[in-house]
Formats: sequence, C-alpha cells, structure tokens
Amino acid sequence: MRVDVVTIFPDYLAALDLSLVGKARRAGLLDLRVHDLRDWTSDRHRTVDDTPFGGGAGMVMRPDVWGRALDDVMGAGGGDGGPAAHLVVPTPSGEVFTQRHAEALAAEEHLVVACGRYEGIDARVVEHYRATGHRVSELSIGDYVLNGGEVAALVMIEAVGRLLPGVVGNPESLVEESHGAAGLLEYPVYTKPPAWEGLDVPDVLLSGHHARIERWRRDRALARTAQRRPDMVAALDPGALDRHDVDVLAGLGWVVDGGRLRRLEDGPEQGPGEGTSGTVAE
Ligand code: JBE
Repeated sequence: MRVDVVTIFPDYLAALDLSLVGKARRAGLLDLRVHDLRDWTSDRHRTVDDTPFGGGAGMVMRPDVWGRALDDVMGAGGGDGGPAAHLVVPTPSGEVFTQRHAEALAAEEHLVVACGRYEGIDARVVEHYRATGHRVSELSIGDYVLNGGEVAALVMIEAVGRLLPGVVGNPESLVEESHGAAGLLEYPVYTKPPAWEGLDVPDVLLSGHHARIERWRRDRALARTAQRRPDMVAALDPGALDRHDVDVLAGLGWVVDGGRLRRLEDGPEQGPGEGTSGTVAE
C-alpha cells in the first residue's frame, strides 16, 4: 500500500518510523511518504493560510496551495499511474473513524492524507476532488479538538497499517480483539504471577478447561461491554447470541425485544466494575 501524508509539520509524523508501522515500511509492505505542504507555496513567506471570508476567528488553509500539492501526490488516477487515490481528510467535523473505516481503507492501494491546521482547509478542496471523481473521506478520531490533523493521521495510519497482510505477526490477534466483528469489548487478560498485590488470577483461567475459559471470557466481554458501552450492546444482533449470552445480558438488565436488545428502565445497577481478587462474578 502507498500512503502520502501532506502536512505543514512533517516531523510530527516521525513516529511512523517506529514500531509495527516502521517495520512494515522497512519490509516494503507500506510505502509511506510525508510531504511538506509549504513545498507547494509560491511566495517568499511560504504562506499556506489566510483570513476566513465572512469573518470569524482563526485562519483557513488556502485551496490553491492544497490543490497544487494534492494534484502532485494524488496522480491522475484511474488510467496512468494505477487506481485513483483515496483522499482522507482528518477533521473534527468528519464521520467518526471506526475499525470498519480502517478495514475499508486497508483494502485501498493508495491513500493520501491531507492534514489541516488552524480552522481547517477551504471547503472547495474536498468539493473539487469529489467533483473530479476521487473518493474523499472526512474522518474524525473523536469528539475533542486537536490543533490539526497530524495526530489523527497517525492514529488512522496505525489502525490501517496493522491490518495490511504480513504486518501483524499473528493474524489471530486481529480476529479476537475489541471492535472486531463480534461487536464486544475484549475480555480482561492476565499473565504471571498468578498472585500479585493480594490479587489472584481468576481460578478458571488456571483450570486448563478450554470450554469453561471461553465461556468465562465471553461473559466478561458481555459484562464489560454492558457497563462501558451500552451503545455497542444495543447494536448487537440478538440472532448472533446463544442462550447463555441472553441470560447473562438479562442479568445485566438487557432484554431481547422485537429483534433488538433493549435496556430495562429499572434494570439492576451495573455493579462495582472489575475486581481481580478472584471474586469476579462468573
Ligand atoms: O479527529 N480529528 O480528525 C481532528 C482533526 C483536527 C482537529 N481535531 C480533531 N479531533
């Protein structure tokens, strides 16, 4: 996969030399190039922004500078240099980036990530690339304000990069994880020593009884999801639940109603959270 990032802070992306993404680059699985937007300015001060039409605070990034940069890094697309690039614009006003977006983007051959600073990029840039047949995704990593798209680009590139074939050593670790297709958070995990600071690893995990361990993990995943992410429980497909799942969820105050999960108004309290003292409810 090829990824081009355009930013006024190329050094911000230095972290992509490290860890798994860095390894993927060195292995030739990911061709990642970071570009300085100011290379496409034409004035002495290398200006990339100006005051907003209509007034208001802050500065807006100029469409002409972005247009020259993106024309260069996106390529013509479709005909000559392979498939058209997919333009990704990190912005707090985008759709919220999820594992589903990461999966879809990981199937692309060429991504171009446009990192805006200040109050954003002139809206005509996205409009122009959509109008000229490019796919454009305006994506937010969450409901908080960053100073620009760089950190969000790091997040998205790491989430996408680890899904590329050959990047994560054990592909099984991609299957059994939070925000996978199961729609549940991950169960709690433990390692040695079995006793630490008066806290014991739950007995079932030391039992060697594979089926009981699987059931315990599923129960903990359901309980954790119900406590922390009721939105994810509400989105579960009741048809994908076994009888025991339905019982566990009932104990957490969720009932199947008209093909959907619904929280009982007067359900039990969500409990004290996760203890690791061996008294974890089973
Ligand atoms: O999430 N984002 O993509 C952002 C980009 C720029 C500023 N704030 C954000 N949250």
